[in-house]
Amino acid sequence: MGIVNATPDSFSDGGRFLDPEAALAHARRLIAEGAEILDVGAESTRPGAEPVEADVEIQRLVPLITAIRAESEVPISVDTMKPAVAGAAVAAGASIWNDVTALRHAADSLQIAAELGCEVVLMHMQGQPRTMQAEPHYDDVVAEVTAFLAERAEAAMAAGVARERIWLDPGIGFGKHMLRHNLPLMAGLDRIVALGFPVLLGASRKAFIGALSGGADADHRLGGSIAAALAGASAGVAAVRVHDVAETIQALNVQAAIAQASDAGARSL
Ligand code: HH2
Repeated sequence: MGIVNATPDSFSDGGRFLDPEAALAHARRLIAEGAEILDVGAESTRPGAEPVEADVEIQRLVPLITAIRAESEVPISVDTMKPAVAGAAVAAGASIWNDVTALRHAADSLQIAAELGCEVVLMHMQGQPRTMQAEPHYDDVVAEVTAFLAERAEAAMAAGVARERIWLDPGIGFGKHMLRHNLPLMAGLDRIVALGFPVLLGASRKAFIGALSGGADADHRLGGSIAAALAGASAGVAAVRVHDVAETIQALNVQAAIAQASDAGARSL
């Protein structure tokens, strides 16, 4: 899943793709590099980000989704917590609602998701984007995130979202201490995968990678981002949400080829 941020303030690429032409050019590039899903967003969820009104999000997203849809059949997911924005995006051609609040932001989020009939990504977040990094606390982060995701999947199905349309996401960096919470979650991804839903992992360029590499800024976290994507693939996640599509695919292909050779080697013993 390649990330297209039409925002002025996303943590790693804010402002670069606010211009619709620049966002479309970026989307084209990610498709050419092999992205199998594009995730388009118009409201940053980074800690401390200012909220964006629904009509502003719609103005930024609908022309972009329409333009991508006019030239490609790549599935488009819309990164928004607002039902009105998800509805407008689906009408324009998006097929996945990626909601960092796991359909908790509005009272009617669950019902609208069921009515839209789209796929949904239910992501774990402790607290709200503006304050979530203040004092995140867990007794057992893997158990708590896994239980939360199982509960949200149940709630979505009870509201009428079909089981096969549900994705789960541990929400790396969302109300999690940089290393104390994100690392155990990365190490425990297989327990979320075991819930039986496709899992999406978004670790690309996130702060814990900077913390593990002497404070490298977001533009200098490619190596760590690839390591995280490979760890996710090993744990069985269905998709990785990344900024650097070509480099990530190359790494995943090499990992898969080695795994295949290792299986073949084991068979020939
Ligand atoms: N991370 C970000 C945004 N949306 N959605 C899901 N499902 N999972 C994630 O991990 C996730 C997400 C943050 O990354 P980015 O879009 O680059 O920045 P911003 O939130 O500032 O737009």
